[in-house]
Amino acid sequence: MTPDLFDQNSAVAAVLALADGAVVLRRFALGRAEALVRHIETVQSQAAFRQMKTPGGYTMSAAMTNCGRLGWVTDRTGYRYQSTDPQSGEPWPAMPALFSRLAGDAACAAGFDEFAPDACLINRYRPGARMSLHQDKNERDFGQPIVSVSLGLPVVFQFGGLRRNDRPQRVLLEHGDVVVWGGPSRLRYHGVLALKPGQHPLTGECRFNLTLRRAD
Ligand code: MD6
Ligand code: FE
Repeated sequence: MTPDLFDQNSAVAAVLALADGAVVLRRFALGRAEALVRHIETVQSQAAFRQMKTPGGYTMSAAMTNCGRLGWVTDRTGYRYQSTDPQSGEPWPAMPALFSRLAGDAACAAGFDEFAPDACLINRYRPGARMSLHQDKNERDFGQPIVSVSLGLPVVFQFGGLRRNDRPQRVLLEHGDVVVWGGPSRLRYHGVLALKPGQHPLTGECRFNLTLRRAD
């Protein structure tokens, strides 16, 4: 499929191919960024950001919440998706239509048709917070891509190979950038380096990342 690079909401300033099945759509979400941040604030008023514990007993440095039918969680018993917020016992807030539309548009621009996410993990990074190299593999169907939206302060993204020891590429992800990956890249290792202090007009001292997935 030919990527549709200029739909009404999202002119792509540039497309960076990271690997087969993985692209950065620079600034793809810029026109929708203010609305995205407003929705993040609504979600966090219903399901607060919290620093989760890994099965190994570490506290994650990024704070997380979710929206959508399923949410990704971790605690001492493992990583999983579940339909309720373990902190409140309530269902996660609904996924805003804007999130699913943006994810579908970005996936389509990257050549993946008909992506319909059922889970959106929202990460909040403050200075010093990072995400070590990992694979996203708690989803049922690795045939579905992942769409990742960066908002606020920039961060260095590490994009590795299929083995933990493959040396990662480094790419700066800035406000409005969208990464889409799937196909042969779906299980590549990736992470982000520690956030550097700064001020962003829309998000203040932090970076948000939305990771939209088809979990079930
Ligand atoms: C982040 N992102 O950008 C961390 N995972 O804050 C991820 O872990 C990630 O960006 C799967 C797909 C895209 C991602
Ligand atoms: Fe990930």
